[in-house]
Amino acid sequence: TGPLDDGAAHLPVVDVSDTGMTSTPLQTAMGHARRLGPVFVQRFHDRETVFVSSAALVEELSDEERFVKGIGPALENVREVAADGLFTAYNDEPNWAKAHDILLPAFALTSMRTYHPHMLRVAKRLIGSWDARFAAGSGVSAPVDVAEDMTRMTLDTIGLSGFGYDFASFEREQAHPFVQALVRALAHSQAKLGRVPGADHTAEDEAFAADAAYLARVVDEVIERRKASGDTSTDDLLGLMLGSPHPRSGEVLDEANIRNQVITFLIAGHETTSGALSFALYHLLKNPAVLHLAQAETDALWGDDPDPEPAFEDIGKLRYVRQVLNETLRLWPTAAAFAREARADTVIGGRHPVRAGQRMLVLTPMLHRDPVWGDNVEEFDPDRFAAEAEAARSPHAYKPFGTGERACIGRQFALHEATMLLGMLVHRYRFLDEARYELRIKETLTLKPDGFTLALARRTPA
Ligand code: MNH
Repeated sequence: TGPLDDGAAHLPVVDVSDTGMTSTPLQTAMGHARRLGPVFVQRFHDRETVFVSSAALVEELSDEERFVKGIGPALENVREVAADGLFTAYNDEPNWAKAHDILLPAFALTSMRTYHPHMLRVAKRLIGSWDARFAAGSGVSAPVDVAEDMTRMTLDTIGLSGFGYDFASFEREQAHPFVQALVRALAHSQAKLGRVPGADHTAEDEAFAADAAYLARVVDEVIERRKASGDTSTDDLLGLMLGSPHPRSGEVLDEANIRNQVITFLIAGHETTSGALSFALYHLLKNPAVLHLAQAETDALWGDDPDPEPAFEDIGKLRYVRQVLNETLRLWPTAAAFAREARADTVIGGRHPVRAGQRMLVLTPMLHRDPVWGDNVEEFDPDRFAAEAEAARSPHAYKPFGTGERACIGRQFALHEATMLLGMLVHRYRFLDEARYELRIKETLTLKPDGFTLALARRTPA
C-alpha cells in the first residue's frame, strides 16, 4: 500500500524515478506543488514522500494531539553525525526529553543577555573584516562573499556563546575546516536521498565517514578544553550539559549524548541563521525602499554614530529590522521542510485518510505562499509582519521554525543575533549591486543564496 493508504488513489503522484533527484530537490518539489496542488505524492523508486503545503492542512498537522515530529530519510541520514542529539532524536528516545529539560534554561530570554556580548563581539569582527575590504582612499569596497562571511559570523557566535570556544573564522582565508566538513556531510545526507537502488557509493561513503570522524574530533576538543579549564559555571550550553542534572530525575547527560548535543548545536546553531542573514541582505539590496526604512529605524536609535555599541535592550527596539528577517524567512525559510507523523489513523482535509505512523513533509516555502498571504506572495514586503497584520493571520500560516514541542529551541537566539547584526550593517553601509546578482539558491539540506556578492559604501565617511 502507498502513502495515505487507500487515500493515495485520490492524490496526484509525480514519479521522479526516471529523471532522478535534482541537486535542488526542494525547489523541484515547489515546482510540483505549484502544478499539483497542496498535497501530492513524490515517488522515487521504492520511496514515496507526501508533500503538504496549504495553510489549512498545515494547521491540522500542527495539532499535537494528532501529529508529532517525524524523522524522515533526510534526518535519518543526519543521524549518522548527530545521532540522538535534540534535532534528530526520535520522540520517544529518553535523551530527547532529558536534554530538552536540561537545556531549556539556556534559551530563556535571560540567557540571551549572557550571549549578547559574545554576539556583539563577533558582529564587530565581521564589520572589521568588511571595513578592511576598502582600499585606502576608496569609497567603494571590493566585493564581499555574503554567505561565506555570514557563516564565519554565525559559527563564531555559537562557538563562543554556547561553548566558550573560538573558531576565529575571520582570521582564516578559507572557511574553518569544521564548516567544510560539515557542508560536505550535509550535502552527502541530501545526495543520499537521490541514490538509485543497487548502485555503488563506497567512495562517497568513505569520504563521509572521514568527515564525520573529523567533526567528532573537533567536538571532543571543544569538550576537553572546557574540562581542562576547570570552569564549572553553568551559564552556557556546555556548562549546563556538563554540570546540570535533570530537574526531576537528577540524572546528568551521558558523555556520548553530550557529544551528540554539541555537534547538533554547532550545526543547527549556525547554518540556518547564516542563510537567513544572507537572504536578508539579498532582499535589502534589491528593495531600496525597505533598506531606507530599516536605516531610518537604526538612525532613530543610534543617531549618526557609525560605531554604536548596541545594548541588549536595543535589539527588541529594532522592530522593522526584525520584520525584514521575518519576511526573509517567509520567502526562503532556510530549513525549508519538516516532517509530521500521525499518532493514529485519521483523515486530513476532510477526505485524505492517513494511517498511524504515516509521515508527511511540510513544504514550508509553499505554505508561506498560500493564498492567505494575499495575491502578491512573491513580493518582499516586511509590512506583512506589522503587529496588526500578524494578529489578523493564523499563526499556522508561518512555520520557519517548525511547530509544537519539537519546534526550534534556538529561535530567540537566532533572531537576537541576526537582528543585531543586520541593524549594525544597515546602519553603517550602503549596499551596491556591483555584480547585478540574480538569485540562485543552493541546497545542502539548508538553503543559501549561491555565489552572492555585493560591494559596500560607508553611509558616514570613515
Ligand atoms: Mn533551529 C529545530 C529552523 C536557528 C537549534 N530549527 C528546528 C526546526 C526548524 C528550525 C524548522 C524544526 C525541525 C523539525 O521539525 O524537524 N533554526 C531554524 C531556523 C533558524 C534556526 C530557520 C535560524 C534562522 N536552531 C537555530 C539556532 C539553534 C537551533 C541558532 C541553536 C542555537 N533547532 C535547534 C535545535 C532544534 C531545532 C536544537 C531541535 C529541537 C528539538 O527537536 O527539540
